[in-house]
Amino acid sequence: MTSRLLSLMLAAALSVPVLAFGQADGAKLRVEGAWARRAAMMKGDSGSGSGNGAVYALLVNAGNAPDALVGAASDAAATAEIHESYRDMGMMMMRQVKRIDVPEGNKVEMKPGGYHIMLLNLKRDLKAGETISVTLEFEKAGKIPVTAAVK
Ligand SMILES: [Cu+2]
Repeated sequence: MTSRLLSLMLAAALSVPVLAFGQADGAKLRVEGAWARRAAMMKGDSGSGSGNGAVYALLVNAGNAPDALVGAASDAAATAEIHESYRDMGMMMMRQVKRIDVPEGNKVEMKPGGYHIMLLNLKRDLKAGETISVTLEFEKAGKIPVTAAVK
């Protein structure tokens, strides 16, 4: 059995109590449809080695209090940052943001051209069909582990 498979099983096992807690608590913060891809080279990339990636997902706040994504981590990268993409003079640029607010009763979609989790200095190549583990940290809901499918 590969260590990757073991870590997948571990991630699956870990996600169960989180779901149970969320339902028992009435809470509310869900992460749906997480997926990842290797990042396209962008202006400013150092081009040194390991490369970067991006993770996208739908953040759903079904509760009755505002929450916010405030941090992220992944087993696939040394560093994970919250980023937003924007267009400047016709060029796609991106920058780090401190948080993504998810108002109560609302959804925020992280998607190409918008918000994403930036994976910096990948520890391994992102290959389509594989999965990576990502932990999203919310201001109120705390850390929510998700499995992102690489596309
Ligand atoms: Cu980015």
